[in-house]
Amino acid sequence: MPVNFTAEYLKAEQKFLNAKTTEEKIVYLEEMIRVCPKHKGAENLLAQLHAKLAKLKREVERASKKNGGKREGIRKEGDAQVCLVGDVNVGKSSILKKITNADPEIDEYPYTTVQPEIGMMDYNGVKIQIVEIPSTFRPEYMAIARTADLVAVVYNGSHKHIDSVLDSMYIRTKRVHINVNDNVERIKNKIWKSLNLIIVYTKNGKDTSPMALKKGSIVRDFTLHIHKDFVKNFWYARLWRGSKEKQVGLNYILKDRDVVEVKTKMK
Ligand SMILES: Nc1nc2c(ncn2[C@@H]2O[C@H](COP(=O)(O)OP(=O)(O)OP(=O)(O)O)[C@@H](O)[C@H]2O)c(=O)[nH]1
Ligand SMILES: [Mg+2]
Repeated sequence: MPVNFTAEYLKAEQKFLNAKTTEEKIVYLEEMIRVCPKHKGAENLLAQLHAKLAKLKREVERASKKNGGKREGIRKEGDAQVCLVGDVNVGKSSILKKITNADPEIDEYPYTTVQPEIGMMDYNGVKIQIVEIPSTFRPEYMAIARTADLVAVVYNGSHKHIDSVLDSMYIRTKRVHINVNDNVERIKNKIWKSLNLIIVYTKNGKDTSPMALKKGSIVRDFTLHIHKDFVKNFWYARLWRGSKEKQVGLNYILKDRDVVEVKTKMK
């Protein structure tokens, strides 16, 4: 069966063919895959595109390992990883210190931060990892921004310049803009909102503890987080939402602030 290419596809392919860097190629190849016809006749082509994409990604990974020496990114900890970026001296470390347990060096001189600084932010009991990267925008630091769950752009006045830096380096991670003069409460709320997470409380007798889940998660996701065997032995869950209490199954969609107690079958 012939594949009828759309103008969109051909445009993406042209950009791919003109791309100079591997990272740029990845961007347009992903675009080609997105707009490629999905019918049976295009299956082979689609498989080839996916294989090519995987190869390019391996190339980038190899290159960044070589350039970055011992540093291969920052191990994710907590429920999400946020990369703090901004123009030099804008106040990134000051914000990191205010919203996390980190104690980074803060100085009036430019390029005070010379390697990634890591801190943990507490949001109603949920832990969010915040990583400030140096404003040298070296590829190994930008790789952290690329793989983080969120990029928090710190700005003072306008964020046009830093946005264009991120665009030029093909950082397509979701962005939130943080004014350096925002207060701690506002900054934390903005970050949390942009992460698209909900907090669900696990109930264990009288104790409850917070768990972060993606918006739209179901009881199955929640149960998997507790223990994978719990899904196999799942009987039902008791759910408290506001003043209501009910019994629900694995496919029930959870909402922020739900309290859930999983009941398993006796063995
Ligand atoms: N007026 C004012 N000064 C600030 C603010 N935040 C930080 N500063 C000052 O700006 C300077 C740089 O602050 P840092 O927090 O080190 O900035 P940075 O972006 O981490 O800097 P580099 O790591 O060098 O890129 C310091 O002298 C801070 O005291 C702010 O909100 N208002
Ligand atoms: Mg700094």
